[in-house]
Amino acid sequence: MRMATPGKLDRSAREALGGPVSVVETACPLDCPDACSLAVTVQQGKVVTIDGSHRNPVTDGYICAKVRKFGERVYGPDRLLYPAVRSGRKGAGTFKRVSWDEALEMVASRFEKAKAETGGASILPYSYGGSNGLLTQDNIDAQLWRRFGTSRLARTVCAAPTGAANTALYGKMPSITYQDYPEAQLIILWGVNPSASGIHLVPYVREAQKRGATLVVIDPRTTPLARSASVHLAVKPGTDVVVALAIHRYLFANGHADEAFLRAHTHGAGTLCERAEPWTFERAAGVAGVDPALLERVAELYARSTPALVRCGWGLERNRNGGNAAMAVLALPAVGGKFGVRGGGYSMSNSASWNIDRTWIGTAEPDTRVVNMNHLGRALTEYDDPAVNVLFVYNCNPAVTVPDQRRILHGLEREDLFTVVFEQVMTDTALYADVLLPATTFLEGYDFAKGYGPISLDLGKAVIDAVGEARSNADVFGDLCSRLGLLTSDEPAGELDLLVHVLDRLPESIGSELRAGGLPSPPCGFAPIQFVDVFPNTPDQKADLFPAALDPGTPMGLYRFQPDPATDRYPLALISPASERTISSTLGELPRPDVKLLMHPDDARARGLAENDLVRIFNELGEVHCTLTVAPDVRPGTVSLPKGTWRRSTRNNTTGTALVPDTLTDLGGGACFNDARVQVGSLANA
Ligand SMILES: Nc1nc2c(c(=O)[nH]1)N[C@H]1C(S)=C(S)[C@@H](COP(=O)(O)OP(=O)(O)OC[C@H]3O[C@@H](n4cnc5c(=O)[nH]c(N)nc54)[C@H](O)[C@@H]3O)O[C@H]1N2
Ligand SMILES: Nc1nc2c(c(=O)[nH]1)N[C@H]1C(S)=C(S)[C@@H](COP(=O)(O)OP(=O)(O)OC[C@H]3O[C@@H](n4cnc5c(=O)[nH]c(N)nc54)[C@H](O)[C@@H]3O)O[C@H]1N2
Ligand code: SF4
Ligand SMILES: [Mo]
Repeated sequence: MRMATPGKLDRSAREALGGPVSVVETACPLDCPDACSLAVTVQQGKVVTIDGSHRNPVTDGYICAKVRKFGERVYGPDRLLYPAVRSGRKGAGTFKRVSWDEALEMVASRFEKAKAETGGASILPYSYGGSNGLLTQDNIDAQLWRRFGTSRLARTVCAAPTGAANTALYGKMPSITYQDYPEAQLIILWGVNPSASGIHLVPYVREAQKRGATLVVIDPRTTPLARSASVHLAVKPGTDVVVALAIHRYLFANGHADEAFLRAHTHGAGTLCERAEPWTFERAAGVAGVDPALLERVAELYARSTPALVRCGWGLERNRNGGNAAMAVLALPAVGGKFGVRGGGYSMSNSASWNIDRTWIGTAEPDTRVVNMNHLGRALTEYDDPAVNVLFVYNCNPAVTVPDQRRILHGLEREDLFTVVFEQVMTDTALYADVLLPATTFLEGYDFAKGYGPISLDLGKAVIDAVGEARSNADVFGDLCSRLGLLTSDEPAGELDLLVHVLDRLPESIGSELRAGGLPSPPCGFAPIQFVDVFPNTPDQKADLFPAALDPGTPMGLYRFQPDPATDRYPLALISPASERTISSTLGELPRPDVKLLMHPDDARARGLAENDLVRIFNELGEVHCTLTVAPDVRPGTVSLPKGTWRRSTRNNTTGTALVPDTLTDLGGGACFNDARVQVGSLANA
């Protein structure tokens, strides 16, 4: 267990040299399920080290290597320190420093002009999680967009299909938290890699294994946990729906469906059973490219183990069948009768567990155009009713994180597009700004960090002053709203006012606990048992296993499979899961080893490729040049690049998103990152 330490020097040596050292408690709000409690060592107003604290028991005193290095972002060469306006060609990254007043006047007057000439909908606000906290999004920014009447954004780049499935089946009921994993006898990790994407889950899985639990991993890659699993089903990307349906078929056909539970607590089991009927083990295993006997083993294990837990990750949603895959996986504990015991049921995002409804925004959404964020490239280059003339990007780095990179860059190059980027560092998106606004990091401001693995809510505090002239989202959106006459005098227009405003509007017990520096108790408790402590948030508190309204809205109908998009020219499935190097693209600016494409030895041999070869990954959308690593850690026919890399980390200034089509998932309008189909060849022969 690592403890907070004041850097390489011990505390007294450091104090003797440089004055008093303080250790400040705060929280990590980045887009990661764990929401760690942090102990940050500060000396002379500067961050010295960042470590985990014990305030949050799940953090247990340790954090990931990424956030330990966050100081390198705060003080690094890529940090944005002043507002600036473009002084060269779009994308060249040459800027001239201006004052905040000049920058915001310019933005406000462009907003007014766009509204007068082409209507508010010609302004597109573009954001995703950013620091992911409660204060830094959907507050004063939402007031600005709603009151000014800009286009609306469907935030679909992540969790849209899994969220749609969870909403339809269970109304986003709270799910099994990390702390209860050791209670399970069977754990199925389905399309999730906690060793990178939520490291605090790993010790709980290990503890369960120590207590005798069986681990099953369903993932095209041999993840670290897959290595120690009893069964690893290395499915082809995008085939999970039929794998889950084959398990359903087995449960229904062999007397393992819990008829009493289905009658009492669900609707639609009969139709689900019908849709599962065609999916014999042989047929499903054929489609998924796995051994039918292994699939049968998983079904048998599931039928006879209690408590049985299935964690539905986000890896399985990022394809044309992602919504139905999540539906079929989430329906398993209902059909198998796995709810009602500690450690039994399903585990996925717990972000809805606090029932925070943000009524404090105080303004309803206008009826303006909705732009699906996965269609940014199209919106910038094709939409004409009205065209997007002003783009305001914050909390997001779409030049490298959103599908169809080439089209997005093409759009960002438009001379008649006015782009504002509000950022912490000079990202690949920021390079295209006309006006660049510097943002504070979570160490320089306040925010609420909400855990979506464990159910936790914590208050992040400013541990240092803002670096350079950086300002918080609340301050900047408050300032813009004031310039545009959109706020009344009693509404918060800055960070501290907003903090108090939100604390006052949270339930009393939660607000006061946060003010006191504690971790408030969630309404459902820290570790609720599904169907004992919590029930579906559906009108009749029952699970809807066949939400009929979704059936006609889904391309082939619910629980149906859309075939693989591979062609003879582009036969390989390219996936791009989370890696230890970044959080999405955040921290991708730090120097790291080369980005590598992971390929199975059979595929490398067939192409005459070897370890460390320079390769060209390509399809009709674009190409990426990088080095190759050859290992059996990915199934044949699938190749893998890390998500969230920056353009500078490949040889030709593109990232995996250059190969990703902007097609949408079957439910929720989500991104199909893992439907990229490619060919790979030696760069030497190109
Ligand atoms: N270090 C780090 N942590 C992160 C993030 C990060 O970028 N870096 N990102 C955060 C965010 S925004 C999110 S959404 C979560 C995501 O966290 P995860 O749920 O772990 O999602 P992914 O990393 O996309 O993919 C998980 C696994 O799914 C596998 N996979 C890919 N396609 C399929 C498929 O079709 N079926 C199945 N069964 N498996 C498939 C991948 O090989 C991968 O091992 O992590 C969060 N935590
Ligand atoms: N190839 C591929 N790409 C993917 C995925 C994949 O599986 N494969 N997965 C996707 C997933 S899961 C997600 S969630 C998306 C995330 O994609 P993005 O939303 O683009 O997330 P980040 O890349 O982390 O970019 C967030 C940016 O917000 C900035 N920021 C942070 N805090 C603040 C703040 O307080 N104020 C302001 N103004 N800015 C701030 C950060 O500096 C950072 O540059 O990426 C997706 N991209
Ligand atoms: S990114 Fe995740 S693991 Fe790392 S410090 Fe933040 S919450 Fe903890
Ligand atoms: Mo995500």
